[in-house]
Amino acid sequence: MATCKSFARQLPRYLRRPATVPIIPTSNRFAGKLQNQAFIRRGYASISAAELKFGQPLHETHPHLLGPGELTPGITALEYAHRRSKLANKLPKGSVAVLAAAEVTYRASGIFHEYRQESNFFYLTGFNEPNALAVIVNDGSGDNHLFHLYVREKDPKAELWDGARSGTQAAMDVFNADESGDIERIGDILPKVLSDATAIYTDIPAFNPGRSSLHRYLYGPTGASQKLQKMIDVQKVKPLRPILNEMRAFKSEDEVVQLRRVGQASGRAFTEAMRHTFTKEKDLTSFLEYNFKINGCDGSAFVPVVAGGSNALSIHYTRNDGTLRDGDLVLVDGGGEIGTYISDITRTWPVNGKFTDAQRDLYNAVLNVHRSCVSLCRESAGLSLDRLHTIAENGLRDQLKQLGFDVSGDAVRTLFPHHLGHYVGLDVHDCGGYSRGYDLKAGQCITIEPGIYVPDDDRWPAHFRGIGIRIEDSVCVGDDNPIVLTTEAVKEVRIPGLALDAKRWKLC
Ligand SMILES: [Mn+2]
Repeated sequence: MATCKSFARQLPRYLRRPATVPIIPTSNRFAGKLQNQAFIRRGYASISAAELKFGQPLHETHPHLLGPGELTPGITALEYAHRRSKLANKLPKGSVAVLAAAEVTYRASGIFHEYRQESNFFYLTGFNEPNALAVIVNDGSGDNHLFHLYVREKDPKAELWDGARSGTQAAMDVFNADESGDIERIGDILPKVLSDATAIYTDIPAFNPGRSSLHRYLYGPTGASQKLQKMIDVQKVKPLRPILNEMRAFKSEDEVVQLRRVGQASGRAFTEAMRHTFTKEKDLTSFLEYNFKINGCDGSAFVPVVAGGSNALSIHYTRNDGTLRDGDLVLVDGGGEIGTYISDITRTWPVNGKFTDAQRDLYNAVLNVHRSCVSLCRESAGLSLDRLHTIAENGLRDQLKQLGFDVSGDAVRTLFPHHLGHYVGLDVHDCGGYSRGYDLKAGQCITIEPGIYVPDDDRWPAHFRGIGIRIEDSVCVGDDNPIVLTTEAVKEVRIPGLALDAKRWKLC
C-alpha cells in the first residue's frame, strides 16, 4: 500500500482532493455535516464489533484487508455516501432509483458459482451479499437523499449452513442505510416506498412491461407482484444505467488507486510468468492465477486466454488445454480483481525465451502502435476511443506495409478484427452501453490493446502465418499524460538487463 500512497501523491491535479477522514456517516441526512467532523462512532449497541459476524470482510473483522473507514478495499463509507448523493442529485425531485443485488447462480443442482455482486448495486452500496434491494430517493432536500437497503435478516440456522449475513441492523449501522428491512418482506414494503415516487429509475427487468422474469425475493408467492404491478404506472419507469454510466466512467482518486493496485499485482504476475518455461497452457494458466492471488488479488477478473502458437488467432480462446511448443509465441490475456476493481493485460512472448526474426518484427510493429496510442491517452489529445482505434488501424497499416504485407482492401480489418480498447473499472467491459465516441477525459480508465493475427492464408507473407500478437495495458487518462496502470508487466523486447528475449533476465 505504501506504493499506492506514493502513487496517489503523483496523481495529476484533477485527482487530488484532501485526504479522506475515516468517518462513517450514521445517516446520509447528515453526510454534509459529517465532512467537518473528525469521527462518528458506529452504533453496535452493547455488542463489541469483534464478536459480530458480517456477510463480507469489514475493517473490524478483517483489518488485514481493509483500512479504518473503508467499507470495501480502498473505498470508504464516505465515498459510497457521496456516490449516492451524486446519483440522487441527478434524479428529478421526488423520484427514486431501485437496484437489486445479483443473485446466486448455479453450475449444477446445489453447486453454486462464486458470488459476484452486480456492479451498479455494489458501486452505490458496497454491500456484497445476494438477495438485497437498494432504493435511493431524491427527497427534495438539496444535497441529501434517503437510502433504503433491504437485506437478508440474520438467521442463526441459515447462517450455520451458508455463512454469516450482515443483517438489517448492520445495513443501517455499517452500510449507513436510513431505512432497512427483511428482504423476505419486500413485497409488503416496496409498494409503500414506491407509491409516492414521481419516477422510478431501475434496470430490474421485472419493472419493465413485457418482461416476466421477476426476482423470487422481490415478489415471492404472496400475490405481492400483482399488487405492486397495479401500483406502478409503467410510464414512471425509466432506465437507470445511462445515469450510472456517466458517473462510473469517471473514476475518483481512490478508485484510480485501486485500479493501479490491481494493475500492479496483476502485472507482476505476468512478469513472473515470463521468467519460467511452461510446456502446457494449463500450467501457465495456473501459475498466473496463483500469482494474482499471492500478489494480493482476490482472484482472476475473468477466464484468462493462454494461447500457444496459432491458438492466439482465436481472440477469445479460453480452453487453455494445448501444449506450448519450442519456437512458438504464447499470448496471455488476463488480470486480477481486488475489491471488485479489475485489471486487463495482454502480453505475448516466446515460449523458449527467444523471438524468431519474423516474430520480433511483428511484435515490434504491434508495440510501436501500442506505445503511440498509449501516449495519446490524455485529455489534451481530444480523442475518443473510436478515434484512437482509427489511429491504431492506420499505424498498423503502415507497419505491416513495411514488413511486406499487401495492406490493400480489408487487410487491416482482417488482421486486426477487434476494437482497440474498452472502459475498465468494476467491470472488465465497464459501463456497458457507454459510447466509445466521446472524447476521453481525465479520470477515465481504458484499455489499449492493438493486435495482429495472421491467418494461414496465401494472402499473407508465409513467415508470418499462424502468428497472433496482442499487447494490452490498462491506462488512466490524465490531463497531459497517461497513467499506465499495468506497467509492471514487461513488454520491451530489448532493454539492457530487462528483455523479453533474454531468458531469465533480471528486473532492473
Ligand atoms: Mn481487454
